[in-house]
Amino acid sequence: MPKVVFSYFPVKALGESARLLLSYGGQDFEDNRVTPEKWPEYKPSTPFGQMPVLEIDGKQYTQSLAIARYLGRKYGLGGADAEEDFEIDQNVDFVNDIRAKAAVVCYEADEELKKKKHEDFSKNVYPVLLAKLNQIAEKNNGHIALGKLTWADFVFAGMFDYLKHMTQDPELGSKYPALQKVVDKVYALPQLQAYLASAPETTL
Ligand SMILES: N[C@@H](CCC(=O)N[C@@H](CS)C(=O)NCC(=O)O)C(=O)O
Repeated sequence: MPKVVFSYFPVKALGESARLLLSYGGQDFEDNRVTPEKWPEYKPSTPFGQMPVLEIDGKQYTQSLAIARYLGRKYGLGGADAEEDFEIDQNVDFVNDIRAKAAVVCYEADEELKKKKHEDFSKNVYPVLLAKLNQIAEKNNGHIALGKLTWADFVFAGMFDYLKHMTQDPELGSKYPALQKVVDKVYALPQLQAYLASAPETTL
């Protein structure tokens, strides 16, 4: 077995998809949770000065979606052809658009502006985008694409708590049941149970 180290902050956010995919693939890995205090020391050794970083026998892989796509293909969770790959990529990009919009609000430094943006996005942006994504998951039988389990489901499930945190909406699951179904299906996979039992509890 290759030596695999996965490095990310001690949260799910952009890192959990890879942890879940490695577990699904039966790959032993060092779950290197880098604390914010240790990060400045580690940062210069990463390819883009960011995490997550996956290391396989010393080779570094970065960018959360590229890592998820790579692991997904490796473990049989990609599309069967270019058309299927396109559908996965397209829908993952949409998931990522929603994440990015919520991040703009969540990481706004000006508290007054953040409050205004949050009110606006909660009324005019999140409901529209999440309803659309929920519709996609409904049409796909509780999956993000292709009506079956793909790496896209791991991306969404892994960032669901982060989305709840950034949108300040703990009720996303009950508001969008097909999206909750995507998450539940991933977290029920037998291959993930050992990892889930041992992973530290995190709120996002
Ligand atoms: N597009 C990148 C974004 C990575 C990213 O923004 N990572 C953040 C944590 S979520 C980070 O490393 N922040 C610390 C820094 O930039 O110094 C991905 O999806 O991996």
